[in-house]
Amino acid sequence: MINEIRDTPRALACVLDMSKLIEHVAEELYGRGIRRLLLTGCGSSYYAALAAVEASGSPFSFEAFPSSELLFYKAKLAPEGSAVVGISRSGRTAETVAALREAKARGIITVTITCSEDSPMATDADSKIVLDIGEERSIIMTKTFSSLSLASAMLCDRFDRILSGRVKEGWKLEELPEAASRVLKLEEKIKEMANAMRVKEFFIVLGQGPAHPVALEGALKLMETASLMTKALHSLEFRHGPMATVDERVGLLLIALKDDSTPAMARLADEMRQQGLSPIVISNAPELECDLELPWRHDPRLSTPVAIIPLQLLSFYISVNKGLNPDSPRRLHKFVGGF
Ligand code: F1P
Repeated sequence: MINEIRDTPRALACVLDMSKLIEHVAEELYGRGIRRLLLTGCGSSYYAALAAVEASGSPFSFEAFPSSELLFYKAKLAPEGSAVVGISRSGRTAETVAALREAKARGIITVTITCSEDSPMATDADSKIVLDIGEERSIIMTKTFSSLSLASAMLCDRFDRILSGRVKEGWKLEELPEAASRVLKLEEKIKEMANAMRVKEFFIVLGQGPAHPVALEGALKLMETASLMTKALHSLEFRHGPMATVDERVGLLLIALKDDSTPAMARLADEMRQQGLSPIVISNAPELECDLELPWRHDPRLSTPVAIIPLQLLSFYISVNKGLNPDSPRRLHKFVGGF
């Protein structure tokens, strides 16, 4: 797991090299009358789908659903002109394979974004984007989450450009590998933070807007890797009930990307401290008193592939501190089969 996390900059550079293929798929979809993308996946791949919708900046042209929701409820309601984009590292996750087949049976165009060329999802789909990043050996998904998020965001962005003619300001994709390398330099500091957090029994992970998928995926990493119970929330939702649950056993993580919500996030962190709580703040906003500074200076909507790295490292080191083996997580496999 740790080697795969450290390989993220290289994997992101490989995905950036695929921009021509991704552009081609976007053009092809538009040419076939598609005007809306429904993204779907399970677990980390679903959160990659959510991250891409956030990155698109057009949440009404792109939507994300867990594959099981699409399969049983949403595919039959898909508006005309929709295509379904299945996201999966393995290309074999049962619900995602079934959701794509269900969509296809209903005459909906399907696209697969995966790392596995010969998987059922890659074989079944009308178009495929196979990420050439090398096999991720870790059961826990790390560099592939960043890569799937980036590839999906690139597809949504390309499609949105054709649809709306809008080109996003400050959209600096090429900065991502270098930013990921800068985050990886924080590994020793994160290791110390993990040591201080090893006594926590439960984590609440907060993030809003583009930080929300990061909070969800970070919370999932803590569950999978360190066998901890977690809850991810839109940050300000914390004040509407969940704050009543917090005591010294609960770790609080606040991911705050610099954007329009920054003043509200600064007030939230202050309010927590006034209440005797000690949130761990991970942020790139100078306005916030932060515990870990995220080296990301560009559009916050693009930050997921790097903003997730501190949470992956934290999960890894908490797991090791607890005497667990992150490469052999309890009950987990690389993908989940039939249901
Ligand atoms: C999806 C997934 C992972 C999760 C677990 C089981 O796999 O749910 O996100 O961590 O290992 O599989 P995939 O569809 O991306 O291959």
